[in-house]
Order: sequence, then C-alpha cells, then structure tokens
Amino acid sequence: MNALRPGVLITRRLFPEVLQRLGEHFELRDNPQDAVWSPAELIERLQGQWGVLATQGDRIDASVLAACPQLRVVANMAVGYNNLDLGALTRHGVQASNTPDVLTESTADFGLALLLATARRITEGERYLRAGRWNKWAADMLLGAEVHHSTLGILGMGRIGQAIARRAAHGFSMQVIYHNRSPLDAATERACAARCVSKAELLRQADHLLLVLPYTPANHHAIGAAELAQMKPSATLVNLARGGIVDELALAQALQSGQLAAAGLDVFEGEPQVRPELLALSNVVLTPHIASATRGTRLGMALLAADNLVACHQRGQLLTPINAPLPRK
Ligand code: 8YV
Repeated sequence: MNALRPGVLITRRLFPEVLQRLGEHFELRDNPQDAVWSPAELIERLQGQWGVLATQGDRIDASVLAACPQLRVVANMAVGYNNLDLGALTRHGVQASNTPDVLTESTADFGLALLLATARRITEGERYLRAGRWNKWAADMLLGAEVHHSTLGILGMGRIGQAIARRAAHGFSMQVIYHNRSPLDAATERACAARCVSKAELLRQADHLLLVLPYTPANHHAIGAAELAQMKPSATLVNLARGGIVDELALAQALQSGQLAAAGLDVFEGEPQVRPELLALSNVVLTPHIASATRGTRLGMALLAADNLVACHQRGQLLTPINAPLPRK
C-alpha cells in the first residue's frame, strides 16, 4: 500500500480499462467476484477509503457515512442517485457525482425498443412460437396496439425523455405530450416536437406512457391505482426509471383486469426480485434493468465515474457533481 496514494473502493466488477485508469492514481480495492455486499460488508470494505465508485445497488446513507469518516467522494455509476442520501453526504462534507449524458441515447433506444416489444407483443409472440403453439396463421393472432401516429406521453422530460421524444416524433410520427416539474423552453420543445400538459391530461391522452423521471420520496408510487384508472384501457405503460415510481401491485391488478392493456418494465421496486403477480402475467414485458446496457455506454459510464474520482483528487472538483458539500474542517 502506497501511503501517498488515496484508496478507492470499486463496489462491483468493472471493465479492465476502468481499473487501469483508476490504478494510475489510486490504491484500488475491487470486487472481481462481483459479489453483492450487505450494508455491513460495504462499511467494512470502505474502512480507510478516500473514495468509492458505487453503483445504484449500493445504499450510501448517514449510517454508512458515520461508520466511514475517511470517505471524501462517492462517484455513482448511474445517472439516477436515489441510492445516495444526498443530504447526509452534503452534511458529512462528502462530494458526490453521477453519470449524465453518456447513457442518454442508448437508454432512449431501449425505451423505444421496450415500447415496441410491449405494444406489439414481441416477447409474447416469441414465447408462443417457442412453446410450439404456432400451428397456423390467423388474422387475429397476437394483435397489438399501433405505435406510429399514436400519442406518446412522457412523464419526466429530462435528457432521456427528450431523446425518446425526438425518436418518437421524427421516426414514428407520434404526437408527443409530456409532464415535467418545469416545462421545456420553446426551442427544446420544438426540437422534441413535444407539448407540455398536466399530469391528469397526460394520463388521459396517452396511448403509451413512458416513465423517465428521477425517483425521489415525492414521486414514490406516482403511478398507483388512481393514476392507472385515468389511463385508456388500450394503453401501454413503460417504466425505465425506478421501480418505486409505480405501485406494482396496483399495476398487476390493472393488467389482470383489463383496465390497462400492457406494460414494459425494466426496473422493479425490489429488484432483482420481481413480484410473482407480475411474473404471472403475459401482457408484461420484463427486462433486468438493462436500458443503458451496451458495452460502449456502460464503459462510458464507468470511465466518467472514474474520471470524477481523478478530477476530485487532482483539482478538488468533480466533473459532474450532484452536491456542494461545505468544506470539511
Ligand atoms: C444503470 C440506471 O445501469 O443510470 C441509471 O440511473 O438506472 C442505469 O443506467 C444502473 O443504475 C447502474 O448503476
């Protein structure tokens, strides 16, 4: 151990390029087995570390920070950072960063893919074929919902929502409506060909509703029984954001009763566990949190997280900070 080089913990198995870059600056402690650590194991491995390259499965809150007083910086390899207690980090003088931009386009591609798979019943059709049930063509077999020229509702109109809107409007001739904390400026709205509406109108008008908003306590179960009841029975719901935004039990009931046609889910409240109520349904497409999963994008995310640690060490400044902690005494 070189006493002059700060220690960095990498909580999950990452790419060799990332280890190499970090290894030029830090004493590394990594996780080549890719074990998923309990909170106590995370605390144990964080002892004496200056920084951590974390992922969205690593909860870093007041209890972790109190137990790891030497920790100065958390580089989260995700654009979402609901796994971090930002208030506690700020109070403890710990800097934190996320990975915006690098994942926008591939996540938007996946949003469209999941919407198409769900509305056009692609995975259901594949299961049907593989089960040997396809023995004749039928005019009414596996009929799905139109995607082109339909109305796409987007809840949360950040970078990913905008990239999805551009694809939907220009590639699929969809009408795009959105709801966001604040409306986009006129030029961005024009580029996305999108119109800002109330949440109630979004729910009522959307043929397909895509969720891409950040997960905060305020939007826990933002889509619950009351919201699902306002949607068209023919509608599709796609969640790319975080599982906790949707009340999954209410969703399973709506899908089961025919109150909602179909759902595409890449994220789950208790992931990697998925509710049996959802697994039992054929009108749900389920994917294991892979919206950003291309090699180029995941490598870009990991390198950006690594570069944040390097920049913080060399200049005391993160590249993509998400808090502004008071200087430590
Ligand atoms: C990541 C994501 O793959 O960036 C996010 O917020 O949800 C995904 O792109 C995942 O969170 C890795 O930590």
